[in-house]
Amino acid sequence: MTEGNFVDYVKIHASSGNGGKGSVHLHREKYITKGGPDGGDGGRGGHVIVRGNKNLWTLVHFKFKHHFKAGHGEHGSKNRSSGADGEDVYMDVPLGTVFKNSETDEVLFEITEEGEERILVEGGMGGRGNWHFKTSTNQTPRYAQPGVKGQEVDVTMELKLLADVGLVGFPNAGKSTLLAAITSAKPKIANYEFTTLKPNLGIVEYRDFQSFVMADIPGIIEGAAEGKGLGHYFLRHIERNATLLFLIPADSNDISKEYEILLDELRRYNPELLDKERLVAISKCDMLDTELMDEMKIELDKDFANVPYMFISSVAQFGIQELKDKLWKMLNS
Ligand SMILES: Nc1nc2c(ncn2[C@@H]2O[C@H](COP(=O)(O)OP(=O)(O)OP(=O)(O)O)[C@@H](O)[C@H]2O)c(=O)[nH]1
Ligand SMILES: [Mg+2]
Repeated sequence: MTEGNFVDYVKIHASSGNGGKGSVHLHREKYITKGGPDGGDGGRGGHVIVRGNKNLWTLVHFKFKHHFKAGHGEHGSKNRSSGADGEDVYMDVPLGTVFKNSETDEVLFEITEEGEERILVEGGMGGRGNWHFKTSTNQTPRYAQPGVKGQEVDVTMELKLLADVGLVGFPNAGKSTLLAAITSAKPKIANYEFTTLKPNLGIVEYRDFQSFVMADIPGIIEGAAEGKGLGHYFLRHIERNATLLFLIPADSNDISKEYEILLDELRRYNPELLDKERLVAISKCDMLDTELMDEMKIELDKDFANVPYMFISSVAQFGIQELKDKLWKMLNS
């Protein structure tokens, strides 16, 4: 996925089809004088239906198509024949898409499973034909129901990525480099802050053809929860991740402090984020020699008594297999 085509917020307009009219018809046939009412029912108007598709990762396909209109039901006709239902229209969306009414901001529903279907706007019911209205006192009703009109709605769609592992770290911590090292994703990497402007996802191939999904989001800085930097806009993408992988570079001035700041930002954004399993990776450790690493371990063992930590280097491929093993265990425990 390249930077440009990741879209996680779109507005669309959807309208369902009108129900067809019920028919007013009296049966006529040679030699039968009073055939009675035989007007059929109108067909149902088409629905606009939303469907979860696990192969989609962005809402980019709605950028250029944002009007969805289902077909109208056909009118009923003689011989009690019902009109055909209007054609339903399907919208495929990635798992983790939240639907909101654009006017009221009310959450309508969210799609989280493959193949899950929800009706976004319901088609109008078809009207009943006149043969339904025949009574003992009115043998030839000249009345049938009109179809119910379709509805229109303005909808906002927001994507919350459903990755298994979410990367959390300051800008320049090496998040994208790690994603590039363990998945076939090709995120932009550079030695400046906020290189990543939009989330990237990658599939981590694990032993025996198994895999899990990792999300790289823009760096989080102090104050992110209040809207500083880009992080706050993307923090919602780690709300769904099962596990959070904190990345803190080995050359950080104060590794524990950096970790606390990150935790604090998550807490302020949504305290539930702290309920997730966490793992801390000290990145870029190719810059350390073993002596220095041993010294750091003494301190880190104290500071990270309650959360597992490990040393990695994406560049030197150090600790990468152990990292994958550890994540896999956490995800499957
Ligand atoms: N020596 C060394 N440098 C690394 C390693 N991983 C990343 N870097 C360097 O660190 C810098 C930042 O890397 P990125 O992967 O872009 O960092 P990021 O966390 O994605 O940064 P933002 O997208 O800005 O949040 C780049 O110059 C990388 O080459 C590593 O394992 N060792
Ligand atoms: Mg990046």
